Amino acid sequence: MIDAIVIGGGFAGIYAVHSLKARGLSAQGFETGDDVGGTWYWNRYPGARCDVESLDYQYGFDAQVNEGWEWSERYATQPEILRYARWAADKLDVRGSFKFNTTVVSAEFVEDHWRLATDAGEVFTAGYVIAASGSISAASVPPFEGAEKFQGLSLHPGRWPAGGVDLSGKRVAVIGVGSSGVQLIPEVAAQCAQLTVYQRTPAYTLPARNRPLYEDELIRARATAAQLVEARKESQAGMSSGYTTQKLMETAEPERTRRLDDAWKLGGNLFLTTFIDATYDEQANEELAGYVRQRIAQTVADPQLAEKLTPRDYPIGAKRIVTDTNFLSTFNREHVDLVDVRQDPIEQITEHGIRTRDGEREYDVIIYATGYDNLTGALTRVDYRGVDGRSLREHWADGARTYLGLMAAGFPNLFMITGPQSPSVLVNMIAAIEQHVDWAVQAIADLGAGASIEPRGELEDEWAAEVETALSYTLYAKAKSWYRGQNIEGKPTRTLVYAGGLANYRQRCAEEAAQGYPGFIVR
Ligand code: N01
Repeated sequence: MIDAIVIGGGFAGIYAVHSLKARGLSAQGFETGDDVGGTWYWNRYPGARCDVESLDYQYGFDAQVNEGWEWSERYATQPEILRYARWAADKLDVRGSFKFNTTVVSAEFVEDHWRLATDAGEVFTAGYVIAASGSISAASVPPFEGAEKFQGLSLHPGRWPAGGVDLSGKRVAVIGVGSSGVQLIPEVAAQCAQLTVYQRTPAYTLPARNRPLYEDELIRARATAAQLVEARKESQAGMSSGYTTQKLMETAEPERTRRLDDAWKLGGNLFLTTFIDATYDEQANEELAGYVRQRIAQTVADPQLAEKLTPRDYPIGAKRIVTDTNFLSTFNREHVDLVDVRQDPIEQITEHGIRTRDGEREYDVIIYATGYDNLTGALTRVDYRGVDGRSLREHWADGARTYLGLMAAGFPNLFMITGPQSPSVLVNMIAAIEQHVDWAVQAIADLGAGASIEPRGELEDEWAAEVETALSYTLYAKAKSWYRGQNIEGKPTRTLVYAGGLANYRQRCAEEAAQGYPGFIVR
């Protein structure tokens, strides 16, 4: 029997396999794709890049891993991040521990171990399972009537064909203006003959201001690598850069606008934290939102179009903030237009295009940039069965239930990496991944073979209450978003992210381990 099975070959899976092996434990990884990389393997759409700065979006557990690697841009492209994942996997010598092109379809806890079945019909047993299957990996397309009849090409950014798609001369529709849509729209517009964007909720987008990294930045990053990692560990956002404590409501003009202008020029999503109170105070947030609305009006030439692209009914940052390169100015191009589906709803996908209330438009390609079954989808798509055959889907029928976003009651020895109700997507994912993997692998090493660990059932309710309390200090609940499962029809509304900060959370998890796992039943 294998000590631990790791599901997923992204940054979490690579690090989990490495950590297990480093402790002398046997590990077997499974990955649906034909290589490591996870998110960065699948998201090959044009324009895909990270919105966390490269120098923070890399492993921090051992400075040696990054020795010899050099990022070329402030925000790395998908191909560069994929190269880094492959490079790290080779350096850590974990590639041979993965079975690629293999999907785990079911996992059942039998007596004292897990029994997993793959899509190839093979069965594996292991004492522990680490689900490193991603937070934003289960692609989702709403059930548009008639979608199967469309005779052109249908695409999702998270499953973009490996060889790319030639869009030259094509009439293209993009549905959705989240991070994926906003990134790909300018690139698609640059290639195609005609582009129509179907937007439901306008997004607050901030200019990324991507640029090559300067030699002196790279030298400094190398020289201070250890401090950067420490800073990341102490930070609530898992980032090495600092945060201000300055409040917008206490900053008079012209200083207020000067600071916002500076942050806007600097670019990136840290604009949101220019003033700390904009993250929790509605008035401060509205001021910040007003600044962004003005920028939209300055960038989009047609005032009516600018108005359609302007978010007005939710606080900035309450839905995932989007960073962009030339998104708004793309709408100044002659061959690009916008359908506001709140005014003109999509009624049907037809053989030749999309029919809204106002009529039908024909396309060669429809890109569904409609998002993911975030935070729970990758877990519920595997048929996990815990004690007495109870399924995870059943356990979560009214919304995800976990303790610390790490484990669920009745599912012994199943660790979720950046699972629902953990800080996950609210912080630097690589920092969150490392913290979770370290905790899980430490627990596996502490308990050893033949033991079992699962959370006390009552603590799931307590943790859910803490998650709600942490959210109540923010403005996240003021928007309908995937942070609370609201992007998928029929998915119960439940807060799926812990907004209390990574450093606080790290301490909380560390105390559990140091005190001998009092919140868990250990046998
Ligand atoms: O998905 P989304 P995404 N009719 O859910 C619209 C990360 N990421 O793939 O807002 C019409 O954000 C939906 O509209 P609405 C990042 O964390 C990071 O773009 O629900 N429209 C929305 O506009 C991100 O948040 C990076 O009203 C419909 C869009 O589709 C997460 O992944 C890059 C619709 C979905 O947006 C997911 O981003 C890419 C319908 N029936 C992704 N259903 C970077 O690092 C949905 N929509 C930069």
